[in-house]
Amino acid sequence: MMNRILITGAAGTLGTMLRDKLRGHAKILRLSDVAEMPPAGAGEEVVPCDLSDGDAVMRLVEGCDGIVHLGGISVERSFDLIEAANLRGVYNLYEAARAHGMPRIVFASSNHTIGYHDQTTRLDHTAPYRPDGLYGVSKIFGEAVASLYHDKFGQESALVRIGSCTPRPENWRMLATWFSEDDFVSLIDAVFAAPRLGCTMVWGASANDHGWWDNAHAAFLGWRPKDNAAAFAEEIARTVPRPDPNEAVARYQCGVFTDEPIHPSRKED
Ligand code: NAI
Ligand code: 15L
Repeated sequence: MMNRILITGAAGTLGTMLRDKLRGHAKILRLSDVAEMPPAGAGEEVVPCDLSDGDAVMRLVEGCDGIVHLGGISVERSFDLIEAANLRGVYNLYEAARAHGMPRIVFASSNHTIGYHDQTTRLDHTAPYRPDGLYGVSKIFGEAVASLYHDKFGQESALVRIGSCTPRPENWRMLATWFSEDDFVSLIDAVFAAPRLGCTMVWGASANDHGWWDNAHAAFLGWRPKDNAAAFAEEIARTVPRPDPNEAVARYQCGVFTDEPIHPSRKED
């Protein structure tokens, strides 16, 4: 069993879910966020940290043999906010990992790296980036840092372009983008157990009949998602009005993110 897994962004939606579901997957879960977190339970350490503080991140990573990096701005916001958490924060994390034995990193990237692709397009790992906002651009920066540290130093990472990780699919778009919580957990386990990881992009989606993304290149990890949003298709058809095909939500892979403005300053967040 792994000794200590660090989860950044542990106070957030996915961090809270993984705090629960990864219990027992390592002797210790080190939980970190800039926001308040419930106190440590058995097998947990709670370590508050602002990812934009390089010295603090250096201390945070010491002694960890795996990292699930969720911390950061998770939607479209001003460049000021994104810069601190998603650019400097990722750089700080990779520098700290380099200094502390290069624990494997599961980097929570996003479908918003490719969000402007049309929903009629099927993508594999060679698809060009088409970010739909500064948030998407920041995730591309994170993927690029991971690639650099792999080529230069041998740091291994899984770049998980998460679609929509929710307890159940909630709308028509999620019939393609849904990533079940259990499939995310099994992916993290596979990433930490694989004999070789390299720097591998993985589409973070369940085995959805209506999915857009092909993970064939990552089959060597041995991860097989088990859930399928199609099981909820009837319920969605019954309860959620079908969007007009010309609306962003039905046209682009990122859905409504294309409607977001460029947020000009911190004050407007
Ligand atoms: P969230 O917004 O609920 O959680 C992010 C956490 O990061 C928050 O608790 C926040 O306090 C923390 N954070 C922000 N700035 C920080 C800083 N400077 N230092 C330390 N912590 C900081 O987001 P969620 O939904 O839990 O997503 C987790 C990760 O997965 C994010 O990186 C997000 O971009 C990514 N992701 C999530 C998807 C989803 O379906 N939930 C889809 C695609 C990507
Ligand atoms: C993301 O990257 C966001 O963090 C999450 O809140 C959802 O909006 C998700 O993408 C999505 O596209 O459904």
